[in-house]
Amino acid sequence: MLASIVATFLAAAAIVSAQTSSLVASAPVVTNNPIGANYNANLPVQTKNAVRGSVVAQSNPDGKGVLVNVAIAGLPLEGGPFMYHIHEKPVPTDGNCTGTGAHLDPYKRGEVPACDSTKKETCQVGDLSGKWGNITAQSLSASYVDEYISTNPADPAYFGKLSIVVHSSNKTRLSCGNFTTIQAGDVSTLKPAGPSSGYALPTGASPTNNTLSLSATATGTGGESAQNPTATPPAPNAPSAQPSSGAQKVLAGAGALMGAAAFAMLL
Ligand SMILES: [Cu+2]
Repeated sequence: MLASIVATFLAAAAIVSAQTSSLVASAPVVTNNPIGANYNANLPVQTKNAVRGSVVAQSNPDGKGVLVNVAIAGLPLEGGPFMYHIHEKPVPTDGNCTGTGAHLDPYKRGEVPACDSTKKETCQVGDLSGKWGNITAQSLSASYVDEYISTNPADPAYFGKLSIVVHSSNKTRLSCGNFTTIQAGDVSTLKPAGPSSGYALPTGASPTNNTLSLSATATGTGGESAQNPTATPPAPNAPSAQPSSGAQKVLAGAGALMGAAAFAMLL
């Protein structure tokens, strides 16, 4: 028993020493994304170049991972392959992409070594093109489920208040845009967290937990308040009643259609 523990420890130590010291943790698969949560980041029309597009990202229907629809066009003939990432800060009001800081990297993995797309959990969470491929043409239309980003505002991998940045291969920032909420999602679908998750969930035992403020913030309706610590669905006469799951499915479908329509318009 002791020997096997020692062997395991030595093996782990060997792995750590073989990697760069900055690689401290792999990203966990996110399994409790609020059902129906849906975000969109538009790349604005600019005078400095023709890059435009959108990234629509919504909770995967089973809550595991996020369905991402990328539509980017107008990339220059030179300067590729192009990269795009979720950055750690929103675009400031002056529109300067430099203000978005570095990549979303909640587990402090750092940029080196480069992301290995066959081991996506070891990549920076925000390194979408590292995980899913650089852009090697003047446009990209892509859809995938990224299991390491989150639509849950309490998760360290939450991207809903952050930005998308498109780069040329020399890292010049060609365009950037902020994620905004299309649909808030149903936080009552969040599963109880394990003891190490680090955030409160709607158990009803803790009126001070942040789940309801999360709901109110995400929906922007403000109709529900902290008087309702159990996060039960609102009464039928509540003005801000959340849509039924059927309505959410329609909205999720609408999000995908919007992405497709946006891309069709780009071409
Ligand atoms: Cu970037």
